[in-house]
Amino acid sequence: MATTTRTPTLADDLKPLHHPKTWIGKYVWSQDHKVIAIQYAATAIGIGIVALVLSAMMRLQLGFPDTFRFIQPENYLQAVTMHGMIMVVYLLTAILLGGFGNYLIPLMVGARDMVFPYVNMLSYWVYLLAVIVLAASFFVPGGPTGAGWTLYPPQTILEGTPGHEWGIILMLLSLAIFIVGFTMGGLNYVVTVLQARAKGMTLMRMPCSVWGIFVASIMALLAFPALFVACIMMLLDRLLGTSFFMPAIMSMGTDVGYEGGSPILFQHLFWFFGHPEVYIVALPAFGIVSDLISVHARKNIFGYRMMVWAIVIIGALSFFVWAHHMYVSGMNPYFGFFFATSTLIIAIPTAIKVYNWLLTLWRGDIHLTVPMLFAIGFLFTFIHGGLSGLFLGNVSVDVPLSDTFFVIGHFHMVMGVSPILVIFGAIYHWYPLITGRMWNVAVAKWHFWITFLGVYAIFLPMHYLGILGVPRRYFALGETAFIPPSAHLANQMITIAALIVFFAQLLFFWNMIWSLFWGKKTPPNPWGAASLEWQTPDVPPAHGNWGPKLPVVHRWAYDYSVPGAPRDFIPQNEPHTDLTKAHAT
Ligand code: HEM
Ligand SMILES: [Cu+2]
Repeated sequence: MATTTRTPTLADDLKPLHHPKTWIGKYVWSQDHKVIAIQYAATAIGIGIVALVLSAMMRLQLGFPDTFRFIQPENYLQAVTMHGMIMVVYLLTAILLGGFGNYLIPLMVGARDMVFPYVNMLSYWVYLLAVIVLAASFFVPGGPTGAGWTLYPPQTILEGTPGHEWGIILMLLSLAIFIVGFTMGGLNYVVTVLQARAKGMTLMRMPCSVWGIFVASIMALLAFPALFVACIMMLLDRLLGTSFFMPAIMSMGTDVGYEGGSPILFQHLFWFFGHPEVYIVALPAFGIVSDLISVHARKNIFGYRMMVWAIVIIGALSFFVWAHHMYVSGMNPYFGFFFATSTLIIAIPTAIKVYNWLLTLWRGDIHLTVPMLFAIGFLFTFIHGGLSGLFLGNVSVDVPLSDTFFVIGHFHMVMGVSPILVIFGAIYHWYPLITGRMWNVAVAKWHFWITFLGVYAIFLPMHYLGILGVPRRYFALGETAFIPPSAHLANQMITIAALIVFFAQLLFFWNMIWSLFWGKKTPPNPWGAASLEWQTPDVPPAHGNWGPKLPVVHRWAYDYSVPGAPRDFIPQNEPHTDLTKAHAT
């Protein structure tokens, strides 16, 4: 026969997908991006709960130092370290890229799955291994490392630091494994966006969520290797006695046998990863919040192109600011000047994003749904965290505030609470798609208000403590002359607020689990969203997402309240009619 045959590809045929026959193949060793997404998210939330419990323990100690004696000074340092590292890497990075990245990218760009489903599956299992290795450090002699999440040598390795026996080895090993796992996932996210988009899905028609996750994945692929080599070199210093980072020093009266390494080199490597890491977490949150605001205000996102370019520019600039974390390392003032300048320049695209979110809300048909509440909550916490960042970006202001609770207040607002609020909003938003059911609205609203008001009660007073000079990573303040009694009162109030927020999360978990079984069944597209993930033939989407035929995209993701259209949204895969002119993208 003369007909040309070609190998079916992911783009047009279901065949190349591996359809599992067994329950285990479907839900355990799954190659379906949606199942992998849930596995990632569940694991991240599981280990995140450990980090949350650690924060409650620290707060009990800080608020009532003479009452709760179940943690000792070294345990406090271990809790600080594990809490910080778990929150940043194992919870936020994993859930935003491994969880939301996996779930949303193929559905939003109109693909059947990730381009390399098998590697995608491996990525999750390697991540799980990293989590297990990390968690194991709670059970080894000496316990987990107490070096602080920044792991600065030389103290990380020296005897005086808790967990210097096994804890630090497991931490470094776990991070290296995490990075291997992430790389497998990250390559998938990038290649899928570049290669597997449905017909008509140009880059400039992708929803902001995909843009945020896409740029963050590229950044992570560039930033994590710096941490990877730093971990390996530190492991060698610890295990084989090399001196990459360890200087020639005496510890407790004895020469520890290292020579000539550079601790500052570690700081550079760490923050070359560490600062972009902030945006690896923030950019997906920026993208997702843009979509939440647009859908629930029934308006197109204001300045879509500007929003996309801001994401790209922020991502690029964030590789040139890392040393603003090192103003107190004794750097040359010109160096500090450069980094202060580049840091403040990032405020420009960031402020543009904030204005555009506000302008999207402006005169919108705002539905105060739970996802919208969380999105608005994010705007508050992010603006507040951003403002204190402007202070810390300047060398002369940062130096006295370094290592105080001002810094703790700042970064919890901007990169702790803000992405967490977006994650909650996003889970509520996509829950009906993932499960086919709706959660309990009243309970969800309680969850929002307690969490939102609670985080202000926790983190706002920390700025005040910091200005008073209260240091971070201190087990107890004791009778310090320059710290007034009001600091102790503030610490008690913060702890009470933290406990309330802690228990309020039970509302969330109860709601998610209860609704899975007893929640009201939802119609396929309950929010009336225009983006592709809500247009699948089955809800929840089946393996392969689109049934026999892939969608064809005719418009951008933001056709809301278009004059003349029969409904207040037009799905991306709906062809043009005379009534609904194409948006100029
Ligand atoms: C209600 C939630 C939370 C509470 C009550 C809380 C509380 C704390 C406390 C008490 C400290 C130690 C301060 C010190 O003595 O230096 C701390 C440190 C830290 N937290 Fe949180 N936190 C919370 C959520 C988060 C989240 C969501 C993140 C994600 C970015 C995060 C990241 C960190 C980091 C990176 C550190 C620094 C660790 C270090 O100094 O090595 N926290 N937190
Ligand atoms: Cu930074």
